[in-house]
Amino acid sequence: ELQFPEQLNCATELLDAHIAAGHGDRPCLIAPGIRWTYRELQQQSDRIAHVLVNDMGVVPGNRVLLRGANHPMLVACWFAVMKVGAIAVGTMPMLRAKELSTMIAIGQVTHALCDVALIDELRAAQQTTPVLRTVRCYHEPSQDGLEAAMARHDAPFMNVDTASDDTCLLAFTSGTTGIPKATMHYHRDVLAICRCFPPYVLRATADDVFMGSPPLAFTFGLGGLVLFPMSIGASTVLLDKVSPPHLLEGVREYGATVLFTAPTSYRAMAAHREALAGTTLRKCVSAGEALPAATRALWRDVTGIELIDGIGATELLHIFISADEARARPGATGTPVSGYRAEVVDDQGQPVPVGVVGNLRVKGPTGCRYLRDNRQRSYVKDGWNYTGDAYAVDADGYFHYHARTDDIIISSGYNIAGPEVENVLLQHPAVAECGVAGVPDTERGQLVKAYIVLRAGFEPDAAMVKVLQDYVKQSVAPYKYPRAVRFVGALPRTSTGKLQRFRLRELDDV
Ligand code: 3SK
Repeated sequence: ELQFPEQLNCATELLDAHIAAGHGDRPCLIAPGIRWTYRELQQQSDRIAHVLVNDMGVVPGNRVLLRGANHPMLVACWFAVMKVGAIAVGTMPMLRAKELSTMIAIGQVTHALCDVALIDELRAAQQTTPVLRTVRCYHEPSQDGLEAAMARHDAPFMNVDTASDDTCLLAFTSGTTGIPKATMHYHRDVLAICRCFPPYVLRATADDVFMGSPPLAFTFGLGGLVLFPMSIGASTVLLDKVSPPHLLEGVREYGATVLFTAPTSYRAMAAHREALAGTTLRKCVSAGEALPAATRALWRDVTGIELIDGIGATELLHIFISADEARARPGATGTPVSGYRAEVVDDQGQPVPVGVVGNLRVKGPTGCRYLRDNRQRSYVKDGWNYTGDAYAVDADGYFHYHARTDDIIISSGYNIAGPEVENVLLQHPAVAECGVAGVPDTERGQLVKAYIVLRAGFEPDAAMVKVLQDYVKQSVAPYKYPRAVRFVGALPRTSTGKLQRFRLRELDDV
């Protein structure tokens, strides 16, 4: 079990400790035109901390909204919020005023630091609520900007002596219903995740160069691109454009060795075999959604690298089931990460036999604490976190993902996992992307329907429908084949790239 002292500030451990240990000159944050050492990041965050306290009136416990694309300044702001004992509220850059207003209201957000390029939606949100009092913009050249204020404070900042169980982060999750929930995380949680996945699964070193696509507002990105590299004194490259071609270019330009992104992105990058020849990458983490076996095989074929698959949750802060390259098994996410326990249980909470699909429940050093939300009662029962994923465990203790519990399609009495049918379709050369959902059907209750984006050069006609249906029937139990198929131009995804299966049916309305 992980032990933490009663008083603890995660910024002291993850940032200041490196300088105190004499490693201040090591590279820390890299971005186009920027190369900050650990010492430079400390100086920037100390200055911002002074601005927060002296110019903006932030006191410990205040909630400070952070809004910006992945960039060293966003990281400096995050550490400044930790240093002053306030609570960082991460927001995805793509959010609109309405969504920001909801988060401000739920989180009782009083202050904000925002990239000036994204200020319009935040200002519009601020009009709707008296709660958000003070906003400062960075990358804003005027005297009102954060950088001008920072220039007026150059003394080191003495971190607030927070308790290890003081909340330091509110991470929002939209869940399947679209009504956001704020999950609360403590200073010790931030350190706990750095002592689980990184040393036991990732095993990167201080010489590694991290890179990836998830926004820092998504805890997958915060952990993979900031907390994990900094916990071992490594460096990280922050790109604001993270489409697969940008990632490929970034890997080449900066010599990235560790990559964090989602399966769709690996699949798209693998199409550029020539750009990956002789790649500097050595560790590639896939999470955010289930990894199709076909994508694992494709990435291995193109790069020679075995993907490190993982499942995490905003509620648990980061990855809790995974397997390193040597232990990876196609079709399985892995085994519980050291520090966590996981079980598959039936609806009564009883463990199910090997191979039987049930509800995943997890416990460990991090766990779900929703801020003022009754949904806490269904997420945490008897100390177990019920993640909403349907899994089965095999005889060797490997966990196999089946679906979100709400993605199970029941058709003529058969339970069919949409992601399983997607995995099959993705192995067909004509299929670029696909999502499978249940649609109402008078005869069968629900019908399996596939929404498919075809690769260039393939015709979206009746012959193709038949080819794909036959392909599924030949690969898995025929009752799982999609009786309905629709060819579409794009699939609905979250800002973090997750397929929104519950929105697939909206494609039928257009
Ligand atoms: O698997 C996920 O979706 C996830 C969520 C939060 C943090 C980390 C991960 C991998």
